[in-house]
Amino acid sequence: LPHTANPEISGWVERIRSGDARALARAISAVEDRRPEAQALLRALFPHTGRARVIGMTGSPGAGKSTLVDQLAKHYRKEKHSLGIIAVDPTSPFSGGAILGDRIRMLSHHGDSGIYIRSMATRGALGGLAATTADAATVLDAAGRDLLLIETVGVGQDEIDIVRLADVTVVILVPGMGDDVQSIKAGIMEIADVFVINKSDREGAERVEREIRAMQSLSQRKDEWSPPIVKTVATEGKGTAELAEAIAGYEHFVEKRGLLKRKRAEHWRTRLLEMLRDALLNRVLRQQFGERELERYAEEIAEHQRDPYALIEEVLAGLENVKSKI
Ligand SMILES: Nc1nc2c(ncn2[C@@H]2O[C@H](COP(=O)(O)OP(=O)(O)OP(=O)(O)O)[C@@H](O)[C@H]2O)c(=O)[nH]1
Ligand SMILES: [Mg+2]
Repeated sequence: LPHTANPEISGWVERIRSGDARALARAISAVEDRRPEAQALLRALFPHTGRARVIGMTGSPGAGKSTLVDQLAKHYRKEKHSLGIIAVDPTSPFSGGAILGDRIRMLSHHGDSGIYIRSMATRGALGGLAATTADAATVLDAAGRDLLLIETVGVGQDEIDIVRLADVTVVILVPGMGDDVQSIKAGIMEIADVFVINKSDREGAERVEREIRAMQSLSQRKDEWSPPIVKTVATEGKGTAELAEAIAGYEHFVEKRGLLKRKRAEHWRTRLLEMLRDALLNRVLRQQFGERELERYAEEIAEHQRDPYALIEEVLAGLENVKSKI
């Protein structure tokens, strides 16, 4: 039977598309927990996706990302957009619970069904936070949310991967706090389509701006886009309209230059590799060994009782056997 013939899945898809918030929440949970039904659901949702604009917002802890997302959300709601907001917490679900509570408290739109807010803190047993976030965005896209805002702390590769999946990436810097441009991870600086200097009510905003400009003068982007710098005071809503304008400016540039197709293809190249890695890893972990064996193998290899290269060959051979049986 084709997946669409599964009445449970198609009913679920219908409810998600009609705006049922509970069906939506259940779908994102299924995706987040990597439950078996998530795969069929995502397949059934995919034909309904591709319309949402995805805006990634990243920056150091406490830079004001949530406050800014909150202001942007207000701005876009006035323009009658329907929003999905995903706040990604890279800390472990065990240590980060309280912090996550703080992170989303900033978002003050309870009761507005035009804004769906979700925080995601759990990663799969072995990484995959970027894939999970992208799948959650797929669900929201299919649900008809035309603007997705993704907030993530710009600390690690996982988080860089998350914003890389966005159509537009906003990098938020702040004056002071030793948060100089030089100390920001190079990877984060390179992915900025728009720079925000938030907390511009504080001293040092000009200096941060000069530093960004100096860095920009050293290298040109392949697409020749020169990322604008927007100063904001998120707590007062200052600069929000300018930020929305800068975001739209980049989207316009991408469209005018005909870069959208390439950008989307690059996105899917990254995402396919991620999906493939996930699927293969899951299959190996399910069919050949679990986490306990992984620990044991690691110990044996560390003590030179086992050859890691031979082990991988065995694993691959096992996979080929599975394939030939199908
Ligand atoms: N002075 C000043 N304070 C701000 C500004 N924007 C945010 N803040 C404050 O900075 C603190 C952190 O703001 P958040 O929006 O939670 O920052 P965040 O980047 O989302 O924080 P994490 O998600 O924990 O990394 C809060 O106390 C805000 O009120 C601003 O423009 N000026
Ligand atoms: Mg936050």
